Amino acid sequence: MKNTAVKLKQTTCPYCGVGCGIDVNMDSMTLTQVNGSSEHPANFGRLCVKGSSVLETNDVSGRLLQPMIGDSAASWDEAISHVASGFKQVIDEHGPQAVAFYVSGQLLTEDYYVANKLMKGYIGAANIDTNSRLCMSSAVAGYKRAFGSDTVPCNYEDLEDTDLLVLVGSNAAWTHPVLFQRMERAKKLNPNLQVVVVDPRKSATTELADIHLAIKPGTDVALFNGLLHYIANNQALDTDYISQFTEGFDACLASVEQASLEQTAAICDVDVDDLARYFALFVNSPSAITFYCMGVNQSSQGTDKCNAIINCHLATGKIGKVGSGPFSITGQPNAMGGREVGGLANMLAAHMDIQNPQHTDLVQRFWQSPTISTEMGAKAVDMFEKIQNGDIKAVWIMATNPAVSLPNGNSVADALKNCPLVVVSDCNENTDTSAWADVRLPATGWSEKNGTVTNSERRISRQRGLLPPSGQAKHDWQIICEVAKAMGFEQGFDYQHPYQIFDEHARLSAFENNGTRDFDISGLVGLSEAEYDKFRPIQWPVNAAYPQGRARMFDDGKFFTPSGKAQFISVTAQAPKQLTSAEYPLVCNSGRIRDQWHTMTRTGKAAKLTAHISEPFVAMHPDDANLYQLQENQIAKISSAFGDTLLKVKIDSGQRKGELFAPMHWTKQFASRSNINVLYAPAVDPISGQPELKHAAVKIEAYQADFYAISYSKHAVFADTEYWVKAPNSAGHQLSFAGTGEVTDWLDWCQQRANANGEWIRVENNSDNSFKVFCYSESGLEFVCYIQATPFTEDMTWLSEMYNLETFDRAEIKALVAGIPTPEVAKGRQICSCFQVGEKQIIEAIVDYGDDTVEKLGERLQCGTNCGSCKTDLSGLIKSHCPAAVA
Ligand SMILES: Nc1nc2c(c(=O)[nH]1)N[C@H]1C(S)=C(S)[C@@H](COP(=O)(O)OP(=O)(O)OC[C@H]3O[C@@H](n4cnc5c(=O)[nH]c(N)nc54)[C@H](O)[C@@H]3O)O[C@H]1N2
Ligand SMILES: Nc1nc2c(c(=O)[nH]1)N[C@H]1C(S)=C(S)[C@@H](COP(=O)(O)OP(=O)(O)OC[C@H]3O[C@@H](n4cnc5c(=O)[nH]c(N)nc54)[C@H](O)[C@@H]3O)O[C@H]1N2
Ligand code: SF4
Ligand SMILES: [Mo]
Repeated sequence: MKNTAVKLKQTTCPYCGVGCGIDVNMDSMTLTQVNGSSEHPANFGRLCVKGSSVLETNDVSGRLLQPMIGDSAASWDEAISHVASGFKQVIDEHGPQAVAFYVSGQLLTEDYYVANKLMKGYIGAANIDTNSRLCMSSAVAGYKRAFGSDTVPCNYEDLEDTDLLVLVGSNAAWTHPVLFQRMERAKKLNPNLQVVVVDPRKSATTELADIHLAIKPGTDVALFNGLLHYIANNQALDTDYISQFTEGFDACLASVEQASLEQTAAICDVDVDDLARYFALFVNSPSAITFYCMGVNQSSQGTDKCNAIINCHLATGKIGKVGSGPFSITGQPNAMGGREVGGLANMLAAHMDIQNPQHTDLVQRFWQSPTISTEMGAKAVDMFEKIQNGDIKAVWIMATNPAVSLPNGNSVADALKNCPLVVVSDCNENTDTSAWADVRLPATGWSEKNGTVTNSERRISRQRGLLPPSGQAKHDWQIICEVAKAMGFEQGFDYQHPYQIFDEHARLSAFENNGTRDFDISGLVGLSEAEYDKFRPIQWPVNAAYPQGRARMFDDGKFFTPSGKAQFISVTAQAPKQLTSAEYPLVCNSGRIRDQWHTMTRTGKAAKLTAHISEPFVAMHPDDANLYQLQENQIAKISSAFGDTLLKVKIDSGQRKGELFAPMHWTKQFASRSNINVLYAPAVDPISGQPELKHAAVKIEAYQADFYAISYSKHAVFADTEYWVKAPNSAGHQLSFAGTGEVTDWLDWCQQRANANGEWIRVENNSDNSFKVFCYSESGLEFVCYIQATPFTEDMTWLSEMYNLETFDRAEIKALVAGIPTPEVAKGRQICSCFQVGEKQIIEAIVDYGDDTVEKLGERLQCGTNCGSCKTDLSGLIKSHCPAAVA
């Protein structure tokens, strides 16, 4: 009998840098179920809401399925030769510096390796940079200054085996949820474990904090210089460690002489007692981890922030030991792999240095390449400035969406518009970047692509190709190699399978290494295709000394600097570059929300993921809302010297006064005018080139809408008002919109734009100038739209629940006419995405049934019992509706 059993495959999550292993059940050619891999050391069976929803974002809808030249479909041969001859022509006429690649931490290591090889070894320029520049280039620069190498010292187990966890500029509860859950569990198992969160705003992560230091944005250097001063003045220096393993301490200490506790508290604008408690904890805890992310890196002094943190760990010897170290967490699934292959403009392959002649010579000999770039290329922000001013005339963008994610968005769009040749490789058909593409190349996506990724703890895992490519899509490494060959570089790009590229990458890491370079995976040289397929997660280095990988670096006190000693770096606190002024008096911070990934090209497709937060917003302190006369859900115009955007106001007492927070995710594909990166100046860190994406100077004012509306419908509704935001929804489609001017007939307006047939009903209320329009048929509700003159103050998601009812009859029509939800649809905003549990249901359980723990809520409603991503939201609701539970 034919074996039709479900097959089990193991792969890695395509989203964040935690790098969770995913078990996939396959039935014939269909992926039927995903679970966390129980033996993967990153997650031991857990997945967050994004990982557990990966199948919902993996369908073929929206995919680019064939190469496109302009608006016409092309064959691969045509597209490859178009790209190759376009690049060649620019190089012939203007030299290699006139072309650039802008790539991504979402490429696999094998893709990244060949892109870097083509640019640096064959084209002969180093104009290859990546979205990782916006993400962790300051962390790299900080490590390199201190350790002589880009080496993450710690591993995830350290988060569980520590006495003190300090999260700086990280909202891990939403951005690295599986790690955060490991921290929560560690704290439960060891109530002595203390958690300190350093973040200007209250977030889901601050829920776990024993101390939350809501510092003034950009003052982290002052904070850690203050800590170093405190360490020295409280007899907490590890003088043995300092003298044996480090250099530069005296100068560094002298540089923090003025950084008293009181002065530090004043500069950081935090309570001096809270600060003293944190400093004392750091000094007294036998072990401590400082876990840092974008609040540190995305700053015009991001590199200095990193070194200020590292200085404190070196001064106390809290590094290279279990539960101790400065732990930079990477965002993207393969940001680390990109670092390993040297896919940034200032790096060379295998953690070598582009400005080191021995290294360039070594790499060129290894590659046997016709040339090698010996000078740094343009870093991301400079690269787009060079495109804008015409120095770069051809750019190939792979797996990133710079029209949305780079600062100064309006001029990035101009640059792309003016660039003579823009090639975009993406899985998706329409993105804000591909709108400017001359050539679009369809890339395979997760579940199709095959190769390796490295997570935040240096662990290399396999992403496996489970399905054949969709349509005519090709793997990124294949596309790059085909273009390379068509450019005449036959010799270096003749691979048939990614295992061959991985092998070359491993051999390069070993080549003339002799212990001089941290990145050494000589133990993985020579894997056959079968061995590569079976590859199990392992932490580099993997070599003769560490055949099973190495969990913790620097436990031997040996660093990769010329002297072998770690370096203290004296750093001075400086103000951010985008300073507020009378005209732009507010600071605009930015970041992520729980259920969306970056520019939403994948997570924006799943109704399950858009329900938690379905509209872009700007969070502001209640006093600021008063000052600017803004109310909840009103649309505000936020402007800077660079551009403006429209966002809905969210009043949030967890914001500091004078500071706003807005999510980075919304693009033109989902909203008329809500991309916030038009607000940010192209201000960068002078060492790393990382842009300051957390600190724009802005002003805010009410957008004077004449009408606000929300609609849910089975079919997409055409949107043409000044403000609109769309999202997939369990009803089908959600459209929130607002605008100016008078609409004389809302029924007609809706009928023109909604693709709905059936009985139409219009309800008009003259007293408040509100309208309700809906359409239903035998198969239930088809379309509903509520329009009013003022912002909605009530949760309206009950309207979408009307689509999920078994019956649609008189009672439902009555509810829609009256605008009063029936009890069964009044669930409130979705909090738990896995079990679709709403805010109202949860509040009811807390208030009416006295459920005062997350566990009790889980027992009653199931919320929080699957992926656990909503647990901090649940505890936040318990705190606000059952204050006794906190006492
Ligand atoms: N859900 C979700 N998860 C993701 C991603 C996603 O898009 N969605 N993206 C992934 C990627 S690529 C990345 S890089 C990571 C990012 O992960 P995180 O860095 O955790 O996320 P962010 O929300 O960008 O910013 C973190 C925090 O920095 C704070 N901050 C702002 N300014 C300062 C400051 O001056 N000092 C300090 N100390 N803090 C400050 C912000 O208030 C914010 O809460 O997330 C990864 N995980
Ligand atoms: N204001 C503000 N701006 C920010 C940040 C912030 O905190 N605030 N964070 C910054 C950071 S840390 C990051 S990492 C960036 C992220 O910003 P981007 O990299 O621009 O965002 P993504 O949406 O991840 O873009 C990935 C693109 O690649 C496509 N894609 C996915 N997989 C593949 C593949 O395998 N091959 C190919 N060819 N294409 C693929 C997707 O469809 C998508 O279009 O944003 C940065 N911008
Ligand atoms: S924490 Fe979530 S998004 Fe990150 S790798 Fe794990 S499952 Fe994926
Ligand atoms: Mo990132």
